[in-house]
Amino acid sequence: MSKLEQFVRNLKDQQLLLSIWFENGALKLINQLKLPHKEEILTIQKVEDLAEAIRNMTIRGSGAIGIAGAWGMYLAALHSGGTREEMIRAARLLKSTRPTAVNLMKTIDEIMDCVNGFEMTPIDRIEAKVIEILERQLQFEHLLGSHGANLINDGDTVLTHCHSGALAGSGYGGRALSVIRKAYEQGKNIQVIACETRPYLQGARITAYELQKFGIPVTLITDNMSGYCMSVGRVQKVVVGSDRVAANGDLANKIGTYMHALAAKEHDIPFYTATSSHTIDFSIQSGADIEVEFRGAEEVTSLNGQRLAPKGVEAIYPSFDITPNSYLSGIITEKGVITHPFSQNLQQLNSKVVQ
Ligand code: RI2
Repeated sequence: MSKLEQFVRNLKDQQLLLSIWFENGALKLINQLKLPHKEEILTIQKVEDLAEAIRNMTIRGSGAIGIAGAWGMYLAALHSGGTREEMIRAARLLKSTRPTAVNLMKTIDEIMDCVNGFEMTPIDRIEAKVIEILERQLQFEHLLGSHGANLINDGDTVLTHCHSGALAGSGYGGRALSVIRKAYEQGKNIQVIACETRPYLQGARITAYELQKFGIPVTLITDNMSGYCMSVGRVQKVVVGSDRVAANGDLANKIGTYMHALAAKEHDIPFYTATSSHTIDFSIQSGADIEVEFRGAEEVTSLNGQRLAPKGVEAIYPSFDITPNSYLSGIITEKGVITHPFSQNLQQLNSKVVQ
């Protein structure tokens, strides 16, 4: 058994909810499009098929697609003997799948940094890098979860949007759900309101599924109910993930996040993003520089393949929106919780070493 397969076996022993792993010479993926009704495991042999799985949301969530990027590069090296040409081709292909989540770009760049200078990179060099990335992500989930849990009080109801959980990350609780899971494990009596997240319904299908598995009480609402729930005192905190955070703290997250942030501000409810330092993109100054992915309009005109709107009606589907930093109470990271002024404090975080 290779070092990598041994590593994956150890991960599985930790009772994690993995979205992607390596077994018997191939990648295994939970098909997130089929959850919660079917726990289907797909086998992927080729980097092209992995790229398609990222593009079509079979695997999704910014942390998870970052991990998938690293695995994809490993797969490319395994089949090509690590030739430079193939590594460059795989990196381009994988990066072209989804434009907003920065973790995908960063993990691929990390692998490219470790192959630079080699015409044929030894596979164990890439294997060691993949292990380093996976270990780091998992450690971050525990750390950011603990920092974030300190913000949650006994008796709180936490509203979350989309799915920022184990299957969107490295298996413990991703970002937002790591905060919730740690608070729950600390013995706090908490509840979660999960927004369904039209049109892909990640909240209804996956957040609700995971919270049920963890035994954490969850109530599902449609996205347009958050203002009501806040106005009647049913929400004490909002915690969401993020696909990219700009140097000034503006964040891109699932479409609808901005709307919840506006309502939270109106009702004086603390609004946090749970993320990691790897999701902060210091190369962009503000949210205006973040590319927002647009997906097929048929996801809006239809539901589960069934047409809702009259034929010929135009629709748009921006997959993310930008929440300006002024709506944020804090950015929860593995190094601690960052508060205003974000530009300054995020720069300081950049040089801080994880404790
Ligand atoms: P973490 C998702 O996007 C949502 O934006 C969600 O909040 C985020 O990724 C979860 O990822 P999609 O991939 O912030 O479902 O937890 O389009 O890494």
